[in-house]
Amino acid sequence: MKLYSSDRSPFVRKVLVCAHEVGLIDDIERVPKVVSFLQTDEEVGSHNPLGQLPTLVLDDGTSLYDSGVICDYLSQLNVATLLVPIHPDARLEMARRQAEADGLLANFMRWYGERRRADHPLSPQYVAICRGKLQRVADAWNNAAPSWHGRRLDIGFIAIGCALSYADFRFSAENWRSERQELATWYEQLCRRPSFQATEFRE
Ligand SMILES: N[C@@H](CCC(=O)N[C@@H](CS)C(=O)NCC(=O)O)C(=O)O
Repeated sequence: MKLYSSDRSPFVRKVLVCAHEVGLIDDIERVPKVVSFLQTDEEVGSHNPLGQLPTLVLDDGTSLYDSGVICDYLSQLNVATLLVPIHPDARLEMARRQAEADGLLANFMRWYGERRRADHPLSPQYVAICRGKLQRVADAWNNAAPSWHGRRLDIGFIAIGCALSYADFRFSAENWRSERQELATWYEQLCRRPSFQATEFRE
């Protein structure tokens, strides 16, 4: 299978961490691409009408997106690793964590895009809205983190790890760890996993 990817994309990182965890990383050929909301790529667009990374193309030509769908697919290929809980309540709780992480990442994408726009200055109101979302999500995770220790890894936790690592990568000045010791400790342990160590962001 072929993965349209970028070493700077947190959504791609989610997929790569899952691929490592289920033991399928060597089955994935990575095709590096540079895309942004303002810069499309025809080849990616021919497999995914949204033109986004990650897009996975299977050997029979089927394409899969977005990151959550691809992670779900990878976890189905090796059910022994159980990256998606079986119990319906646990599954819903995982899906909610993933939704929070993906939503925070979408917020980061907008924020980063605005920050890089040369044609007009970043409005303080825009920054305040983006920052408010980061703070509320990080607070919620910090409150939940004590109950996360020792839990089996799932796609929701992987998504949260990728969102926090992207905060460090692009928004380190926001200092999300400040007064969020529980979350910081949980994250530090997550980052020790070989799957996270092998998928660090690169410029
Ligand atoms: N919901 C998507 C979001 C993917 C996404 O926003 N990817 C970025 C790269 S990090 C992208 O392709 N941006 C270009 C665009 O949105 O047109 C997912 O989970 O895969």
